Amino acid sequence: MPTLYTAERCPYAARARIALAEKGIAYEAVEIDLDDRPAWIYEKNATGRVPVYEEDEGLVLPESEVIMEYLEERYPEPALWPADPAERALGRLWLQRFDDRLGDAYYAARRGDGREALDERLAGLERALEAQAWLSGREFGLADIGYVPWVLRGLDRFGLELGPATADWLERCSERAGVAAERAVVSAL
Ligand SMILES: N[C@@H](CCC(=O)N[C@@H](CS)C(=O)NCC(=O)O)C(=O)O
Repeated sequence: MPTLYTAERCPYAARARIALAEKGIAYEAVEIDLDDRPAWIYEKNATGRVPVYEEDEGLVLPESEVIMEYLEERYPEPALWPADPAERALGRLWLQRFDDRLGDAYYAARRGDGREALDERLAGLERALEAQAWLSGREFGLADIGYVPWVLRGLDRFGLELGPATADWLERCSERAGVAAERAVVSAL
């Protein structure tokens, strides 16, 4: 059985948790205390960060985006990228531009550097979700998994006000077992 080195409070680890749940892959979760990380985690990931995904056969994989893409290739069903290459490329662009489109503003707000940028990024998400059902295109997929952990944490932490299209997207995301489980994790943090 694979192992996920994870931390409940970590939204990057949440990406891996949700992708594993969507793929129906059983795994052992090893919770890492981010305030007192064991020295051995640096042997698995030189940056000392979670998530790290490990298989019995010896594969040790850090980086949430790389883990998600690996799971998608290794376990193609159910598919978490659309079949259409252009749609898939645009989904990947959401992941690649995550810092610009949400992450940097989220962490700035968390540091107390103001909410304006975060509200602007949320307006950008709203415009995108007015134009298409999912960040991944016509179906739920890795781009949605890539963003939803921050939106869930932002609701709890900052009382984010979501536009109607984003609120509807979040409700539809939450119908998925992996996202529903992550919602429960966030509300217990
Ligand atoms: N680029 C990494 C980021 C992972 C990350 O920043 N994880 C945080 C917790 S949310 C962490 O382990 N922080 C500990 C540290 O930075 O030392 C990914 O996508 O997996």
